[in-house]
Amino acid sequence: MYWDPKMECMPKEELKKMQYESIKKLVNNLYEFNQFYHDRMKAANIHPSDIKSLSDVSKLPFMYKQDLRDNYPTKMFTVPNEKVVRYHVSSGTTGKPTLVGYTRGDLDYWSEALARSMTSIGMNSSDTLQVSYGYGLFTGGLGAHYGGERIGATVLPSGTGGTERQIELMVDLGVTAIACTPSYLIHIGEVAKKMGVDIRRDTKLKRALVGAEPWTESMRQHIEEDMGIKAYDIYGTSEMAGPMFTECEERNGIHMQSDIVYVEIIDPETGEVLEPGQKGEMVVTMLKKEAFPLVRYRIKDITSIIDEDCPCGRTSPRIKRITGRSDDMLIIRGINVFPSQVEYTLMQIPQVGNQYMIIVEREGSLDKMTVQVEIKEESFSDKLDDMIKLQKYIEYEMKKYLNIAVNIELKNPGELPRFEGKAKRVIDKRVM
Ligand code: DLL
Repeated sequence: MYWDPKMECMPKEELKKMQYESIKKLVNNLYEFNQFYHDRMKAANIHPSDIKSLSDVSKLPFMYKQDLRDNYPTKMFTVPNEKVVRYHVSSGTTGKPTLVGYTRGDLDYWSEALARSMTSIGMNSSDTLQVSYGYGLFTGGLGAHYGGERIGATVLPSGTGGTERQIELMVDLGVTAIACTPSYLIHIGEVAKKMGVDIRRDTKLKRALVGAEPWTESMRQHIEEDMGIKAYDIYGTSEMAGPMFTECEERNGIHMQSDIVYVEIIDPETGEVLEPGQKGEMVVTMLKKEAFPLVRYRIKDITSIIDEDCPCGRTSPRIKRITGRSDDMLIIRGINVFPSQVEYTLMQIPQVGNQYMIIVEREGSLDKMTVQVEIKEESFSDKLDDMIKLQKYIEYEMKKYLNIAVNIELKNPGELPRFEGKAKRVIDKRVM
């Protein structure tokens, strides 16, 4: 089943032509009316008239996350405030978040993208969709919510947490599809077992829309065998809008809908565009964005393009499962955490010295982050109570800032390792 068969199955040549036309118009507009893009293109010695074919897009300069930070909050927006109807915020590396703005049109194509994606995995208006991504500044909850409503499904906006209650509702309301992170889905499975609920026997759950953090084929198998459901990979980033693109029922790559995004894969070192099949860093140009355009934006996710036709009949290019990032972002329980955010937070606390170590591990199915922190000599106390108070205070600040629970282990001055070259402050035991 297709949601928008004309667009989803448009012949490839036509799609490419349409992409070229969209990019040409976009670049002309930005050069003409947007200072940032105008300056960026001038500095790269590129004029919109140089873009004579789709492959000429590679002549355009890259855009980086840092550009969004430098222009925080709204300097990159290309519409007046009256046209902006929504903000989402994603956390940033230096303490400065990234703000994404949406016009009505942006919300519309975002929902449309999700409606196509959900239809492509076999969902329809008879589904009851439990959205267990976080609602709020994170794009996961509201994104999946509006996609579900667009196809006419009944949406249960349960958000994250309160797992037992979520399971009760899943049973009582006959939930057929769930959208959440892979680690949360596994956790839900474990809690259900403890409650004596057998997902296969006691619920109507058939599908899961799983993403927002890297996950593997073996995790998919584990989930599917355990719960008797099908788990589909869903991808997107807040800068692009939020969750948007999924696998189809073939489950061999994520369809990157061609009227919405133009995808390039580059060598992260040289910036050179790679061939389909070659693994590299994804670069996106968004074709429909109104409030907050993105041209050749370096997402940093590592993947490759699958060049073969998909048996489902959809003609958009697919990307392989994201295997990681070309930078150092950690994803803890579906929330992005950069080591530099941890450092930033620690450095606001006067008692903390300048040595710390981040340890990430998986306990059961949940990620656990521990930060070992050296305390300044003068702040150290023999009184256990004082130390516990300080530890709790740092944990509180971390939670406030990073939005996740972090365990703090206080260390004596001089206790943590020193480095002669580059410091290694992150031990990610999940990938060891
Ligand atoms: O995570 C949007 C989203 C919400 C996607 C719900 C899917 C489901 P951000 O918080 O900006 O947006 O984080 C985006 O998360 O660059 C990837 O590194 C990672 N990511 C997202 N989906 C996947 C996935 C949302 N399916 C960053 N596989 C991206 C691997 C993923 N990594």
